[in-house]
Amino acid sequence: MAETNVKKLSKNETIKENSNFLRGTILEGLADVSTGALSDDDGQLTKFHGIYQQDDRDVRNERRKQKLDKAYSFMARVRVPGGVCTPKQWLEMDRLSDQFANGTLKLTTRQAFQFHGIIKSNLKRTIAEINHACLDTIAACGDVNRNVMCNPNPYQSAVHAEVQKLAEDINTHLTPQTRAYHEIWLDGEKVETTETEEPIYGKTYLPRKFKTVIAVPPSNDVDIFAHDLGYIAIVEDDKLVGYNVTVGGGMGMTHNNQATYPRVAQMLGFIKPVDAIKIAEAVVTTQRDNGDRSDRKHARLKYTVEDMGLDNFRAEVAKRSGVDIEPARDFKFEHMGDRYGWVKGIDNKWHLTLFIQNGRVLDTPDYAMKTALREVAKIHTGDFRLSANQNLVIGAVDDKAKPAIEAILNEHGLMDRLNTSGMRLNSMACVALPTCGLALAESERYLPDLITDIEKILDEAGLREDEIVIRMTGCPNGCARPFLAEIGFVGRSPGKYNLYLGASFTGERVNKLYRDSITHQQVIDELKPILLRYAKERNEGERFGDFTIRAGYVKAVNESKTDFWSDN
Ligand code: SRM
Ligand code: SF4
Repeated sequence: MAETNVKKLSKNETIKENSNFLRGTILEGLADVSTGALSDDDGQLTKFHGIYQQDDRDVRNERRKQKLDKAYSFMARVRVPGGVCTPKQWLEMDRLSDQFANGTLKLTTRQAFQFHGIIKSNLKRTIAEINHACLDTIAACGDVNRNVMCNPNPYQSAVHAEVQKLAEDINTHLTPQTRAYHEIWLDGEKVETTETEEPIYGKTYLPRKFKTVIAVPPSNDVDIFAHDLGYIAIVEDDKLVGYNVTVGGGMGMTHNNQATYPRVAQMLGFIKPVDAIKIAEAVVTTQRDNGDRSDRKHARLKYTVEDMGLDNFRAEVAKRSGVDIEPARDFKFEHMGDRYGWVKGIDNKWHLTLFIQNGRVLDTPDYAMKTALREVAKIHTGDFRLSANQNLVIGAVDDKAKPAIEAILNEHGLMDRLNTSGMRLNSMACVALPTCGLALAESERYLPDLITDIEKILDEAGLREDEIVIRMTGCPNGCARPFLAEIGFVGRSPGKYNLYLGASFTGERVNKLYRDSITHQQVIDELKPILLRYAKERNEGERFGDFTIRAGYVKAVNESKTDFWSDN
């Protein structure tokens, strides 16, 4: 680590250092009416406040030709720890999306809401109104611990309450303490800043983003191994006895840069529930002090764990936390993704998981999904739970209330949407174009049509009901966790995608490149023979990802670092 300390710090480190605990000149920038944008440095700082500056890429070229400025607007990401919110909060998010954003609500792959298309003059009011709804955007992005994810787990209600509480507690414990957010967005009183303003993070926060997640086996619906820090609930005799802690997962990589790679998290060991927060803080500070601050492509915890070695990392976390980390206990994941439809919990309440394609809640002429969910929220007395797969659970419904909710959903076609292929129900796409500045290709606007064409093959093969996990992102940052999909697509350039195969159905193994930079028709031509063969030759219960390895299409990635890039 000493070596990394003498390297030149990345530009973001200087921006953070000079920002006066994330204030920068954001207030001045918001007041400047001569432009719809903020300065570049402030654009980096607003991320810590959950806000990204973007521009409409659909009109970028045209505006450039007309010598016009980019069509700037902002995306705001609302933290929802464990994805749980009230019907009243849902109604507020719905209203704000119409009043200040582009009329749609995006349910993200990390159980948050996103608003797109907020113009600068509306930004402050939007953030303030989100806070009035008792939600916030602080630390939804930036080099800090983000929204803590938790299995929405509708059926094991007692355990869910405990793990949900841990998600909220970690969220609170690791939220930045700076008053900047309140001063800028909520007109809070200005206070003298001191070094102790950030007791955990310090002046320069973390080297990179940091993500925490909790899973309750047998469901790995949160993709626990894709995150920096994970807690796998160990339940014995229906009681939560502790957690297996995982560290060093992450998806992002850069095409053709073998120093970068997606990585599944490794097992740190078992801890008691009472030690969970101490461990979170120790992992965060170990990353704070050892992560690479010179190269942002090498700054995530996954590289720190890789560079220190798991044993050294564990020893350091044990020393800092004072926790006795025991050997990991047995557990078994059976699937990733969500289980759809109604299920009754042990609390005797009903929970309904709905399919929200790619998490985009909107009304179209033939499908009034947003209206339907608004009508449900008006009468619902339970909760809404955002899943880690961009879907929605209408939680804690009484026997008596169930028929009215189901009638609304039936009337607007939401229940019908569950009658689609197993592949579509297991699909996810990131936002990509037109708002994401990093997209190399379409994703959310394209995957549904691609699946429609693949469904013709599924019908021919008799695989329509089979659950096959398929995911797409517009670039290799991996926002829809495509490297954990049995069929993964990653944008290369407009209309061209890398095709990855061979991940496991339980989220414990990443996939491997099968074809580089192929078009829509080539995707269909490549997948057809494999799917037809799978239908005929699979072993009893064999999953598609496992089959593609057994049949020799790709090799298994056992050790994500080296095997992902090599021909192992
Ligand atoms: Fe992401 C950056 C969208 C989950 C890895 N991600 C972005 C930005 C903010 C683009 C940017 O930096 O300018 C995207 C905004 C697009 C837009 O217009 O909304 C963006 N990421 C998303 C969301 C909305 C995708 C979605 O369709 O749901 C997800 C929001 C989650 C949330 O609520 O916080 C989202 N991003 C993820 C995930 C999945 C996860 O965490 O489970 C990953 C992979 C896991 C990981 O972190 O390793 C992910 N996003 C990235 C990266 C690559 C990080 C890396 O280590 O290399 C970037 C780029 C970066 O950080 O430099 C990125
Ligand atoms: Fe944008 Fe790439 Fe993330 Fe998709 S994966 S939202 S294209 S950064």
